[in-house]
Amino acid sequence: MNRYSHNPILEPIGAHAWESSLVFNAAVFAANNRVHLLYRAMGTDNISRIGLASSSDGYNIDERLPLPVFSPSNDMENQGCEDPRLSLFGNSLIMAYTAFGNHFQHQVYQIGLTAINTEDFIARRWQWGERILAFPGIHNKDAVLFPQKFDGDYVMFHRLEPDLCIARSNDLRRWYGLKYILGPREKSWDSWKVGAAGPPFLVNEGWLLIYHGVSADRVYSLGVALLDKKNPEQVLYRSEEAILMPTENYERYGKVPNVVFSCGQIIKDDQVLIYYGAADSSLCVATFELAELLPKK
Ligand code: BMA
Repeated sequence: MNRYSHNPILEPIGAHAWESSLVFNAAVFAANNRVHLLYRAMGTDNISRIGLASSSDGYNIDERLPLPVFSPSNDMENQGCEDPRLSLFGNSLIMAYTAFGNHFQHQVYQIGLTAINTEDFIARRWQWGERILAFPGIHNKDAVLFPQKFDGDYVMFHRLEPDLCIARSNDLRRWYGLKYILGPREKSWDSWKVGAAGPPFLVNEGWLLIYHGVSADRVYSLGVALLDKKNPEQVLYRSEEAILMPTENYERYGKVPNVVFSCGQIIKDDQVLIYYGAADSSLCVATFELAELLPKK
């Protein structure tokens, strides 16, 4: 594993009020020979919005838009749109995110879903579709969609604290089949709670899932699990050790200390580039050999 030597790759811009204090957790979409990052940003009003930056080599940011590309639009997310994750279905890019806002009189983090056409995305026309709540009124976060359907249904991992759970839907609105998939382990780096990082991706051995785990002393690290190709409810393997822990100064000190938190990765020539928020303050990238993430034979 190699952290990029010029981490962080993205830092706040003081002159942009909406992203003047923190830029971190980012969804990833690789297309047109570029890596597009939708990142969570906070500025003077402490409300999360989503910005876009992109890179031709995956490491150096050579495009960054001056305005947010996705902002709170209604009461359900009036405190912020956080932690985006992207999955591609045909020419529709579905974004799952955390909608922080009100449900009736009650303030709650809920799972928001919306979509954008890939042509619009590439042309930087931010015509997002309708915003849907997957589980209205229920405290839930860390939603990722598998990038393919199973028996005609979308399959989502989500997090009902403290466990990573699954649910299915054929229309993104009504979700059923909620089940536990994996939870915290005693005396481990993931002993308090766990949640998906980026969307699972298919390798020869099954679906590889990067996930975050939080320890009893509130350290956020990343680990890996492998799920059965046909039945993603079946966990085939889970790493004993974390694959990335906060050890660098930019991961240890910041808005929330001791955090590495990912919402997406890309695979390039058997290398996995994991993008992650460091200390809820900046955005970083680390490169892994695919073999390092798989169970040892
Ligand atoms: C989670 C989310 C993430 C954040 C993490 C660590 O609950 O709020 O956006 O990176 O906590 O603070």
